[in-house]
Amino acid sequence: MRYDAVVVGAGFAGMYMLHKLRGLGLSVRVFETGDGVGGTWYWNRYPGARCDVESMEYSYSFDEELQQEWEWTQRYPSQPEILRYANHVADRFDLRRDIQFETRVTGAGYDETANLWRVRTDRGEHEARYLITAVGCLSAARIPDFPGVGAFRGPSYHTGRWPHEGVDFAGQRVAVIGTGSSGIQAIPVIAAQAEHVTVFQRTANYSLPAWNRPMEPEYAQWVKANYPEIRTTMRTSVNGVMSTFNETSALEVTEEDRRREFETRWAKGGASFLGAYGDIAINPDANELTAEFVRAKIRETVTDPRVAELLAPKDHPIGTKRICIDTDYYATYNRPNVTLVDVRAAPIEEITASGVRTADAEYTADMIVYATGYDAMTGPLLGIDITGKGGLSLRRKWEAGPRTYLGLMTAGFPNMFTITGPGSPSVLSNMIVSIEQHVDWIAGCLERLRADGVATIDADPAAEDAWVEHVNEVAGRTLYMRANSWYLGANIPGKPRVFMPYVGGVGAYRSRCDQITADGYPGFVLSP
Ligand code: NA7
Repeated sequence: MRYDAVVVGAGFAGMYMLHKLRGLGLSVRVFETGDGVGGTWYWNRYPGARCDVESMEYSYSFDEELQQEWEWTQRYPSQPEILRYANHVADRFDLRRDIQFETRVTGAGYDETANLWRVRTDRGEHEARYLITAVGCLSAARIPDFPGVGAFRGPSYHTGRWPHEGVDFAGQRVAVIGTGSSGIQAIPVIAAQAEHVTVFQRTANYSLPAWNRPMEPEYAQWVKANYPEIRTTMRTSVNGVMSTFNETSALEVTEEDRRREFETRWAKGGASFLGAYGDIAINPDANELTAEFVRAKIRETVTDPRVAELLAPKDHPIGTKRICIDTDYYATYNRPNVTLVDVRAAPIEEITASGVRTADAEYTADMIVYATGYDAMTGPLLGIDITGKGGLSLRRKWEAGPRTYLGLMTAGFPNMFTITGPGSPSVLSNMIVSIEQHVDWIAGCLERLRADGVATIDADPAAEDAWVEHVNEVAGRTLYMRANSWYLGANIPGKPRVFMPYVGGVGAYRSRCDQITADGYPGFVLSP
C-alpha cells in the first residue's frame, strides 16, 4: 500500500504524530509491534512501574478538552494508569483505525528515483513519501550476554518485556539483576511478596523519594485552571517540568541554608531535588555536597552499615545517570528477606541452571528478573535496517555514534524524521513535552513543504556536523561525561562512547527549532 506517511511505533509519539498528520489531510499508516498502544507503558508492566514525572505534567497538552477531562488518581502515575490514559486518547481521537498492530517494521529504504520510502514489515511492504520514526528511546530491551543465560531452569523476565498476565512471586526466591530506575521500582514490590530477593548491584544509584500519594482534588483543579501558564513554563524550562530551578550556586550559601534547601526539596519528593542549585550538574564541589546529602539519607535509612555503604553511590556524580525516584527502596534492605550482592567486587560470571554464579559465590533462585536496561536511543533505530541515499545504511553512518541535525533528521536520509532522536533533549526531559514539540515541528515542516511545493527535505551535512559538535560541547561543560551511563552508550559493550541527548534544555532547544522554522529551514536542503 502507498501512504503519504508511515509512522513507526504507537507510543505517545506515534499516536500524536498520527493525529497531527491526519489534521493535515495526509494518509498515514502507523506500524506497531505490540497489540496495543502506549509504547513504553505497554511493555513495562513490571511490578512498581511508575513514571518519575508527576501525572499532571506527564500528559498531552495539545487538546484542551482532553487535559481537562482526564482525572489522574495519583501524584506519580502508575504504569496501568498511564496505559489507560493512552488507550483513552486512542479511543477519543479514533486512532486505532490507522494503526496496524502486531507488525514490526524490519527495514526501510529510500528510493531516490521515485522519491519514496519503501518500508518492509514482517507482514508486507508499503510505500510512503515520509518516514517518521516514533520508536522510543528506551525500547530495545537488553539482557547482558552472561554465559548460560539460556540454561536457567526457572522463568526469567526482563522488566521491559513483562508478561501481560503478571508474575506471582509468592514463595519464590527471586534474583534481581540491575539497580537502575526499573530495578529500584520493582525491588520493594517484589520483596513484599517473595520468599527471598537477592539483588545484584553493579553500580549503586542515587534515588530520591517519590512520596507518592493520591492526587489531591484541589491541586488537580488548580493545575487544570492554570494549564495555559503551566504548560508554557514547562515548554520553556530546562527539563520540561513545572518545578522550580534555583539558579544560585550551592557554594554561595551557608551550610545551614543548604541543608534547609535540601531538606525542603527532599520532603517534597521527586527530581526537583536536583534543581536545588544551579551548579549541581556542572560544578564537582556543588555536586559532591548534594551527593553527600543523599548518601547521609541512605546511611540513616539502612540499618546494616555495610549494606548502607554498598548502597551509597560513590563512583559518579549525582544526576549524571538518570536519577531514580523510589518508594521505600532503601528501607527494603532492612527486610530479612532481602540480600544485596556487590557484583562490582565479584562480577556475575555465569547464569546456571539453578541461579547466578558470581566470581566468589553461587546464588540459588527460582526466578530471575533482568532489570538490566536498554540499548538506549540508537538501539531501536538501528534495529531497523534503514538505508538512505545511494544505499547508505544508517548502521554504517552511525558506526562511530549517532549523527543528526537537531535530533530530527540525519543527512542522507531525505524525508525521514526521528521523533526524540539522539541529539535532542528527549530523555533528559519530560518525554511528553519533547514529543509534542517534535511532532508539532515535523507537522509544521510538512505543511510548509507542501505549501511551497518542496518534494524532499534533508539535513545539510555541514549543519549536522555543527549540531553534533554543539551537542558534545554543551555536554562537555557538564559532569555528565563522568558517569558510565546509557546516555553515553556505556552500558553496551562496544557501543561508541558518545553523549547522545542534548543537555541544552528543552526551552533553549525549542527556541532554536522555532527560529529555524521562522528563517525558512537553514541547515536543511530543500528540493522542489
Ligand atoms: P538502566 O538504568 O540502564 O539500569 C540497568 C541496570 O542493570 C544498572 O544497574 C546496570 O548496572 C545493570 N546492569 C547492566 N548490565 C549489567 C551486567 N552485565 N552486570 C550487572 N549489572 C548490569 O535501566 P532501567 O530499565 O533501570 O532504566 C532505564 C530508564 O528507564 C531510566 O533511566 C529511566 O529513564 C526510565 P550499571 O549501572 O551499568 O553498572
